Amino acid sequence: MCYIQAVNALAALADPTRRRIVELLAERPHDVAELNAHFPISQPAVSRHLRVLREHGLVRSRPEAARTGDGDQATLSVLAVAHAGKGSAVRSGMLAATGDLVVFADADMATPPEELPKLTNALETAEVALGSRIQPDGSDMRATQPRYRRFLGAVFHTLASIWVVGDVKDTQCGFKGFSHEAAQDLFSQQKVTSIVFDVEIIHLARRRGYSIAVVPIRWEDVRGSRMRPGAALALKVAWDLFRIPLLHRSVRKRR
Ligand SMILES: Nc1nc2c(ncn2[C@@H]2O[C@H](COP(=O)(O)OP(=O)(O)O)[C@@H](O)[C@H]2O)c(=O)[nH]1
Ligand SMILES: [Mg+2]
Repeated sequence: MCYIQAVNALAALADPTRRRIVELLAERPHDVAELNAHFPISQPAVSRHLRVLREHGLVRSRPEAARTGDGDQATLSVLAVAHAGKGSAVRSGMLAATGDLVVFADADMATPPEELPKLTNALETAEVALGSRIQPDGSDMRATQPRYRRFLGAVFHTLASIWVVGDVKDTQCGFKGFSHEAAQDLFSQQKVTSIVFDVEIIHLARRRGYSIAVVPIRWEDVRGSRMRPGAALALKVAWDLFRIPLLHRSVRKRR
């Protein structure tokens, strides 16, 4: 898939209904009526989503289904993994990816997919490219987040930078890219499955001596965050931050 196709395909998948349709079609082919039963929208609306997915090459109709009726199937891999946190889900995807370059992005498309070439360009010279919501002029795209989220982010960043990652200003941007080798090496050593996994990956990348590019990207807060700030999450985050350097005491630089 070339850049433009990949960018457009990601943009098409920003819609949660379309993502669900692709998931269903990855399980097995469905016709429109079967798909429609899963959604509270009209059948023509489902057909329109299907058309968009077909146009972007994410789904194809099966000509051989002509005899048994209509049927579409997904053309991209959808991994079903046990529900065990964002870190666990991203790890599964990164280790399964076969491309020369491997990128992950938040499903709410808080980073517009058009930003993808910035990461892939950076990966022509660096082995790891970290999307960053902080711009070269110092302005911070996270300003669109609610005030309490910015406060929690600042506390998190202070702890993470002192203890784990050093001078990386935005560890949590959900838009990062890796060479195939770096992705396999880093994600196979990842142990943290919570939202702190980004910090662990950066920690490992530095310890292993990968070249790291920080890539300023556009970003916009998308409401509907599933993060539930509270005592339980704070404890979990603090514990994960604390244990990252201990978990990887014996990690050595690559030769
Ligand atoms: N598979 C999976 N993805 C998750 C999980 N938690 C978060 N995500 C992903 O992480 C992204 C960021 O989460 P979000 O709730 O938007 O958090 P926020 O943007 O930091 O407030 C989402 O778009 C999801 O793609 C999880 O438990 N499992
Ligand atoms: Mg989000």
